[in-house]
Amino acid sequence: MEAKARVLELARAEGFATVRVARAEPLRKAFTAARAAWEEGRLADMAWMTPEWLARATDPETFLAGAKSVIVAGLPCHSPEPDPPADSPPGARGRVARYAWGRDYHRTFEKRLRRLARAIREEFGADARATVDYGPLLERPFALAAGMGWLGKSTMLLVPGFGPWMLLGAVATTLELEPDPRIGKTCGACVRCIVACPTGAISPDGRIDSRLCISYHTIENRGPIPRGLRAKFGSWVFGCDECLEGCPVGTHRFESHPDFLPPTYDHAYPRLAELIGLDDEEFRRRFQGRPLMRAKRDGLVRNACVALGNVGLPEDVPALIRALEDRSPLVRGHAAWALGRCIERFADSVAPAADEARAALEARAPLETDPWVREEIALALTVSAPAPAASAGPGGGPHVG
Ligand code: B12
Ligand code: SF4
Ligand code: SF4
Repeated sequence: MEAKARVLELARAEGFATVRVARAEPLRKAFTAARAAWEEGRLADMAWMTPEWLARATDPETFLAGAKSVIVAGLPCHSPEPDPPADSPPGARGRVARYAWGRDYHRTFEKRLRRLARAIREEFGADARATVDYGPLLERPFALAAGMGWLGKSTMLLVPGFGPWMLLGAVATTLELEPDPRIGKTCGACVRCIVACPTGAISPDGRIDSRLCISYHTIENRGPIPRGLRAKFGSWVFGCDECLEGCPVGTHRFESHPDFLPPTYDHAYPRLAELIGLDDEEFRRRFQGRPLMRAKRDGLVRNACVALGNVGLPEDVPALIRALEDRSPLVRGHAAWALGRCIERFADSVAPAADEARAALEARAPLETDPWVREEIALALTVSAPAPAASAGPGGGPHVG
């Protein structure tokens, strides 16, 4: 059997929904675009993504000496909505990006890609090396070069039939394989993802500014979420699918690798008050082997505070008040902001909940020792004050800090 046919057979046996081959050559245009993103600060604080890293990540030779081909493989992650439980405790729920509803996709890919690489080494005597996501290879540009799809304005690789709902991994090999042709499609005049993005993170020519991206902040950012953005986060607590859900390509096809299906409703829509009550050990127990580990405990609890500020119910206020005493200043500061939002949101409709939130902030203010948290408390009390100060806008605060 011809080498490529055999490699595709091996890859399909691993369950990949799509497998394509690109020539292993440096992707200069992708590097130039990625370096421009770095220079303009659009990669935010993802410190590992230096120009040197981006140069390596677009050059297969530095990933595998003598590489001739890059095999790109995809697993779909468009799980159907899980059914809500018949009876559920009161309180608001957050949203988790679909790719993270089930098990950690890195593990799912790693196992399969490493087996594929081993089979190539054993059957063909060629070298082969696997990578997924955090490895030093930019998967989207290689998938583009391999003709797996086209780059949407959302920057997602859109795979015909599947749209943006495809996770990617790759194997570089010294085996010479016939490359697949690129596909000539584009988004045309569509701008739905740009309109769907709540924070304006996608420019009209299809570039992302990670500094504005909910996915970046809820997953990668380890510090405070800029004040001016928080009110736009809605109920997202890990990742964001707005630009994917807005995309017409692949909308009606719900297909997912079994590992990515949510075992329960809570996996997709966790109760927010429960999340902010998690300590380190409970966090580990609940999220071990799931993508949410990436946010770490403090990050996820911070995100849950922001979501509660936006969509929390009066019955969630006591959980936020408890979070004012969290050991992490990051959590305390975002809990203060969220309570300020609750005062604003409930002032006219549920006055006792608004009063409870205000009283808690006032009580905490003199006890708080962290300067940034003190500032958050002061702002929460000012921004949520009745009449003139309330015109600062929802969650606005005076600056994006
Ligand atoms: C850093 C990163 C992020 C960052 C930055 C994202 C971004 N758009 O830049 C953040 C945290 C925001 C993020 C978010 C998400 N991510 Co992400 N992320 C990555 C990671 C680790 C690196 C990507 C990167 O370097 N971005 C920097 C930009 C500059 O590079 P790039 O997008 O890869 O490629 C660009 C250039 O090469 C350029 N380009 C290429 N060829 C050419 C040619 C020409 C002529 C020009 C002008 C430009 C050009 O255009 C590309 C698109 O902008 C990859 C995994 C990997 N190792 O590649 C996953 C990856 C891109 N992410 C993925 C996913 C699923 C997501 C989320 C959907 C998760 C979620 N639901 O919350 C969101 C989607 C947000 C979005 N619209 O992009 C998938 C995408 C799969 C797909 N079908 O596209 C990947 C591939 C992970 C994986 N292994 O499956 N992500
Ligand atoms: S992931 Fe969310 S915030 Fe980021 S670009 Fe897409 S819609 Fe905008
Ligand atoms: S929503 Fe429209 S513009 Fe955006 S990626 Fe999908 S097809 Fe392209």
